Amino acid sequence: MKKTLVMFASAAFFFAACNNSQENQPTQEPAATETTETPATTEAPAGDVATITINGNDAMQFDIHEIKVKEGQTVKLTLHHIGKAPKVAMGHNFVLLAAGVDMAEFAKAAIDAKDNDYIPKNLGKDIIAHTKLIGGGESTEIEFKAPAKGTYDYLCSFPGHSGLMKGKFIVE
Ligand SMILES: [Cu+2]
Repeated sequence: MKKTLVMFASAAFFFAACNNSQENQPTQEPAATETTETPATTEAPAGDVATITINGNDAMQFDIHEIKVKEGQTVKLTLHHIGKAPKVAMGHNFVLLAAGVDMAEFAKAAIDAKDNDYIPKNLGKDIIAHTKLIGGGESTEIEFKAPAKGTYDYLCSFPGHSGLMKGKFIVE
């Protein structure tokens, strides 16, 4: 199933790439509307800026588990909490970890960082970028420069969430 979704997303991107004359059209729009499921992968359109939207819900889930950008792009990432639960019960953030950082270790350290929205103050070097912690109905946006080519982990660092709320951030 996941493979199908990935292929679908790639097909949508290819379709968009072939229609460069219509650059104002949103390229993340699915080329077909036959499926009601959201593609699990999002690939930023080529250019200087990669615009990414990732949704978190009340069921402790991100809607995207793979994000692809190009090296050197400016990444504009919006985290949207589409649920209703308050921040204290079901808060979400987006934390992009530096290469080689152990996500499980990071998540463990984050449990003790409640006073700083679950961002461990002493682990700044492990973080490439992160949003603030938000509750249901809220949105937050960050902007950062895509790091060097490679694959990076991202997670929600709210205690217990990273088991489900995680993904790969791929820089090509
Ligand atoms: Cu979360």
